[in-house]
Amino acid sequence: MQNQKYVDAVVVGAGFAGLYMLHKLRESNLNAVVYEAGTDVGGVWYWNLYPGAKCDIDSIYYCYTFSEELYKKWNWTSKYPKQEEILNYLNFVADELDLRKDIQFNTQVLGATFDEEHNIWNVQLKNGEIVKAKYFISAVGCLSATNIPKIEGFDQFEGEAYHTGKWPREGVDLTNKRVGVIGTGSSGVQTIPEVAKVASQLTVFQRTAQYVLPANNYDYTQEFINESKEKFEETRKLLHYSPSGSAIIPRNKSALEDTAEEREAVFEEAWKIGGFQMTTTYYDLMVNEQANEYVSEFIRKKIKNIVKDPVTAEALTPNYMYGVKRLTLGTDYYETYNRPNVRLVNLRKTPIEKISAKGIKTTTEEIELDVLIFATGYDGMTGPLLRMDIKGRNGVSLNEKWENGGKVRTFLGLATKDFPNFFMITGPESPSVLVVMPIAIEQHVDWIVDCINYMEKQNIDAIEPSKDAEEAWSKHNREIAEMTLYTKGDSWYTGANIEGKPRSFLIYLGGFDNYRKKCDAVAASGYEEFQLY
Ligand code: N01
Repeated sequence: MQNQKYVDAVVVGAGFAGLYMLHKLRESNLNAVVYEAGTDVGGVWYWNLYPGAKCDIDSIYYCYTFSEELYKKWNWTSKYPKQEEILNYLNFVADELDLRKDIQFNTQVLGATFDEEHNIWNVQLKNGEIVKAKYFISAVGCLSATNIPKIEGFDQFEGEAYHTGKWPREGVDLTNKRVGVIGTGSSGVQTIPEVAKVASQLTVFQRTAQYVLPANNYDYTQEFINESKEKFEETRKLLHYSPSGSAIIPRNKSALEDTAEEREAVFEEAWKIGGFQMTTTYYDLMVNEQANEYVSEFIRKKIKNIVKDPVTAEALTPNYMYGVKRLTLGTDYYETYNRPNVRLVNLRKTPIEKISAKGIKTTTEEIELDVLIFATGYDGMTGPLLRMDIKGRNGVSLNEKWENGGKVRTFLGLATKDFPNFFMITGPESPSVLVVMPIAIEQHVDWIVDCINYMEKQNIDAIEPSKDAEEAWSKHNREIAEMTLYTKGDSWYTGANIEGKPRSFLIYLGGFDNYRKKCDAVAASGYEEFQLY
């Protein structure tokens, strides 16, 4: 071990999860280091600099709640915060808690190998360094492994090409350029209206139409901010102990109980309010196909009313179930297609054949482009973990154990057998992305740090879940997901967006409140479903 750095814990990533984990580890007097590939803190909010990047959760909820003082010191300016504002917030937190001194930037973690003899992780950094740590903690998030689909001829393209999740820090001047955007998920939906305002011509290459709800963003008043600060404790409780881990509480009514006119009025009101209000209208939109069809049809009609060209409107109208792909919020999204400089190419009718030197060749034409934007998303949930080479007992990698994502087994999405002392913050099979992320993160970090403190006090060298515990948890996850409509869609939710990725739904849907209770019970039992060495 001589000449090699040893720390109690290595944390990968300096986004919301990594920053809070570092703070908590320090509070426990543990010696920790965070490795971060970027040049500064922020995680996804550091990388996603594309025009229009915003959060679609209310800013007063999309933040840390572990410290009342911190919560009250920061002033959000609007309901849905811009990327820049969230990044500023995370910089503020890093400064307030003096976190940077234990973060090594520009440092990518390539992988980690568990040394069974010493119960130590050897963490490999891209710069060649190996760091030893008792605990290896992933704070890499769920949506950080960018996906650029393999399209023939990409290397021949003479224009500029960018992925929304790896946008150049110096920015990109799109003024009067011919721009193409591939992809119409949350990133595409946010960037398309902004690009349309400056590009001479914008061509959107759409494979699957989206359900886009109006964001109806607005600036907060000082009065509202003061009030939200007063309500800190109430908000914290609501977010941490509600079934959805958010402030969105659906009405206790089935869409089937109302008449057509009543439903129309309810949906109309939700559309007017905007944001995710639609998800609160009826409790069964995501569990009953008929209820789902009612809301799907309501939005389909809205699209046809907004978009003037009937062929474009038809192409923009989704024919699958509402919500099985993650819902998106847009600002003038459908309206943007009424602009003379915007054109939609329906890839279902005229697929991309190749990328040429000049642009994109579909089956019917070549569209010349100066800039090509890939809003093509992420290898979600497992991608960020499996892109590291993590080797547990007997040199078996996480990729091998999880069969490239096809057979993920975790206990509570926090840990996985044969990878002792390896913890995942918002890992697969935890509620993660279907809870407000900073809240899901706080719950995970608190649990992990409590577990580590327990181990340190009891002189335990290693902890890992038992095979039975993780098999049961994974089965429970799958069974609950199958009771919903979520598994029916093709998106990063199910892994269907990545060519060759096995299909599975890796978000725990049994309720954040129940999940928290289960985690607490496991801790209270002295980690009964884990093996401790
Ligand atoms: O990615 P996506 P995203 N040819 O996977 C298309 C979070 N987020 O970056 O649907 C042509 O949703 C693909 O088409 P299809 C949020 O959780 C949050 O937009 O697979 N098209 C789809 O249209 C979100 O859900 C915010 O047929 C191809 C698009 O690319 C998640 O990140 C903002 C293609 C990808 O959509 C991911 O969103 C941004 C191909 N070969 C992101 N391959 C907030 O507001 C893919 N596509 C908080």
